[in-house]
Amino acid sequence: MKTAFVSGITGQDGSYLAELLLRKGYFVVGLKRRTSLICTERVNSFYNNPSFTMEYWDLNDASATYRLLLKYRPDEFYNLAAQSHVRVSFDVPEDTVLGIANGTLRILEAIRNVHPKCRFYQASSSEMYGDNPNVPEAGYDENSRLMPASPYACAKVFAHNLVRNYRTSYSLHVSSGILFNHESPRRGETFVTRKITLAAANIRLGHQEYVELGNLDAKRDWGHAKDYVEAMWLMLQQDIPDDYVIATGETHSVREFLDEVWEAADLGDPARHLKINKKYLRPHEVPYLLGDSSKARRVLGWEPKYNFSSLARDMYQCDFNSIVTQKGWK
Ligand code: NAP
Ligand code: F7E
Repeated sequence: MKTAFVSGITGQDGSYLAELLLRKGYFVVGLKRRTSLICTERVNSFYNNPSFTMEYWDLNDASATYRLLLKYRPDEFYNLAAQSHVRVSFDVPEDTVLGIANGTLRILEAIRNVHPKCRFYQASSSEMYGDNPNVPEAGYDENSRLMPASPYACAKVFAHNLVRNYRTSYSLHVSSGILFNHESPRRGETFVTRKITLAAANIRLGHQEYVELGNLDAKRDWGHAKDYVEAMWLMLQQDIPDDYVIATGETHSVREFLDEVWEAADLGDPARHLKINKKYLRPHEVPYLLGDSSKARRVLGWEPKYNFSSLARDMYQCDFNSIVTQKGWK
């Protein structure tokens, strides 16, 4: 039985990845930082699975990384932990950057020193392309120029380069997935897609009047997290470690996402329920992201199952259903 570490287990991707690995017969060790509230909502479905266990761990704690690597000697380590909110990274830059940059360095050093056979996945991000004015027509690929536009993205670039450096210097099996935005009903509630689907469900049920948003013109290549965790796993099954862009190849504005959800909710004109609030604007915006994942499709055989419309509708429907069932509304 293979053993996998998943850091960021309480996050969107950590929970979907753990479910995938458990289905594949892995023993999964979820790495969780200590929080004042238990915050295990996303892992409840498999928390009592005998092939799952949780350990306290933090990106900022090298000793815990060494101790746990020696205790379990995992076959694979998926590093998904991060302060992952781009806007928030302008408010807490040190925390964001130290966690992502030093945290990744700590894990790579620990793997190199005590368990070099462990395969490693790094959660790199399309935010690393930033506000590059020269977007290739087919979208950014693995060789496109990185021009990060936030503390979060700068730290991800550092970690991304470090992974490549450790792969070359020490022949470790370490790979980065450059994942474009991926969403789901488990997406954090302050990311724009989830904010929109939750608001639509609450407005539909008469519990909210409007939604406040920032820049509606930003464009993103949005996929479904369930599809994207498959790609993470595929990367670590390859004989040769490498970096891969994971994206749908379609880009849509925030406004288009809003329109799609409002249509699914049958709410009429979104303008009737919309307020623009400057507090959601960023000091430095990434206006346009489109990914070219042809390498992943060719080498890994990866294909997304969800498209823009099915993603938006799945998220809206789940929010609607969970509000109705949890709170007994309607
Ligand atoms: P998420 O929902 O925000 O989850 C982040 C996870 O990291 C949470 O479990 C969080 O714990 C944990 N964490 C934060 N700081 C930590 C620390 N100091 N020590 C240990 N754990 C810590 O993020 P996600 O959407 O699942 O994304 C997973 C990874 O992929 C992140 O690294 C993100 O930057 C990257 N990424 C995401 C996307 C995307 O579109 N979703 C795209 C590209 C890359 P708490 O629950 O305690 O907060
Ligand atoms: O913003 C605009 C905002 O916060 C998307 C993270 O997972 O994906 C995510 O980062 C766009 C931006 O995601 C609001 O200005 C408008 O242009 O949902 P977001 P993100 O910044 O793209 C990347 C790939 C990651 O790696 C990150 O970890 O939407 N926007 N109005 C808004 N955004 C938010 N959050 N809230 C608004 O009200």
